[in-house]
This record gives sequence, C-alpha cells and structure tokens, in this order.
Amino acid sequence: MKGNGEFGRKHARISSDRMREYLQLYLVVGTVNCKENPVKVVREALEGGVTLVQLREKGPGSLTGGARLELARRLRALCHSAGALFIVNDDVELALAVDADGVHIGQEDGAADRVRARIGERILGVSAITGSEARSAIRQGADYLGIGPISPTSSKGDARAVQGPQVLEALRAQGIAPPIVGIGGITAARAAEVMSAGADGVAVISAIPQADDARGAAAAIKREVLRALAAQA
Ligand code: TZP
Ligand code: ICP
Ligand code: MG
Repeated sequence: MKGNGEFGRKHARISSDRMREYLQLYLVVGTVNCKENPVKVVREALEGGVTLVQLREKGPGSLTGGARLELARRLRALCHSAGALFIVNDDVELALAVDADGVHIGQEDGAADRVRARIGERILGVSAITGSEARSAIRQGADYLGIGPISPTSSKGDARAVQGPQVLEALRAQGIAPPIVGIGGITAARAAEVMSAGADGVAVISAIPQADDARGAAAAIKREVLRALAAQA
C-alpha cells in the first residue's frame, strides 16, 4: 500500500484493486461515537491497521464550523502519514475544503452523479442495499459501495432493516463486482462471515472507538479480515 499522501486519485479514478485494499478496515468516526478525543482514537486505530477513515460528524453534540473543519484537517493529516485514505461523509464542501480523498453518501443524500461531478476524480462511496441501488450508484460513478446494516446496530438511528451477510452473497450473485465494504454491527467475531459472503472489507463505527483499547480492537478485526482474504487466495 502506498503512503505519504501520494494517492494519485485526483488525476485518475482509483482502480478497483487499490480501492479493495483500502476498504479492508474502514473506520467511520464522529465525535459523538468516541469515548475519547477522536484524534486520539484515530491515531490508535491507524496504528492497529485501519486503512481508511470516514469522518461522519453528525447528530446532537457533533462539532460544527471551524471546530469541524479543524478536526477534518487533523484526521486527514493523520491518515496520510499512516498511508490510509481520508473520506468525508455527506459534505462535499468540507471534503473539498480539506482536500479529502473522497466523499461517502447515502441513498437519501442526493444524486451520486451530482456528487461525482463536484468531486472530480476523488473517491465516491455510496450506501446501497438492493441490486438496483447498487447498479445505479455504479453507473453514476461510485468507486465502492457500503452495504448494510449487516447486523443490528445502535450507531445509526435511521438504519434500514438488518440484512445479514446474505445481502452480500445476493449482490455478488447478481453480478455486482465492484469493491464493497460491509457495515453494521460488525465486530472481530463477525468479520470473517462478512468477508466470506463477498465483502472486500469491513466498516465499523462502534467496535473501535468504544473499545478500551482502540489499537487492539482495530488489530483484532484486521487480523480476521486478513485471515479471510488469505483463505480466499
Ligand atoms: N450505515 C449502516 S449501519 C451503520 C451505518 C452508518 C452504523 C454502523 O455502526 P456500528 O456501530 O459499526 O454498528
Ligand atoms: N457505509 C459506509 C461505508 N459508510 C456509511 N456512513 C454508511 C454505509 C451509512
Ligand atoms: Mg448520509
């Protein structure tokens, strides 16, 4: 994996192979989901093997304005010094202001093709569940899909129905081949089944920032992801 902020993604769309590598351990982080300072949580999580960080600063108690911008800047710098990617949830302006690697949007966040037009060659991730959502996102320029909730989650109040790992098998069986990260209720104990159902990586909100040892929690999930990938090879 390349480091030092030289990702090339602003000159050309990221390849699916590189995208899959960066999806292996995906941390979705917001101040309200962290027991401690999110900067400390992210630093430790990167030490534990997180490959991509998404800033999802939303909900009551979340930072706004300059504090939000400053957090985004600090997380971007931390990610790049660790060779990880930094993506912003549902805020193109913030992503462009801090020169993030990309943007992640949900089905309710507006049209993917409009976001694609605004972010140039940066990475675009789109949440999806059904085959038609997935195909439409890809057609409109998504580089990867976030699929879930796989398991019950308490981190997203308006989460859609729990899908189980079967949703991943169903999408792959429909010929949906692009990079996929599974999300929702994923822990080290559940990572392997998500991977073997067809994901390229796992995304978590609570499993790392709510652990007493964020670095150890990240390392434990990463070990399961790498073990699953080795078993597929
Ligand atoms: N989208 C689908 S599930 C989810 C999001 C943002 C929340 C995942 O949080 P957790 O704590 O990893 O279950
Ligand atoms: N998937 C990902 C990767 N991020 C999100 N915020 C989401 C689904 C809802
Ligand atoms: Mg959203």
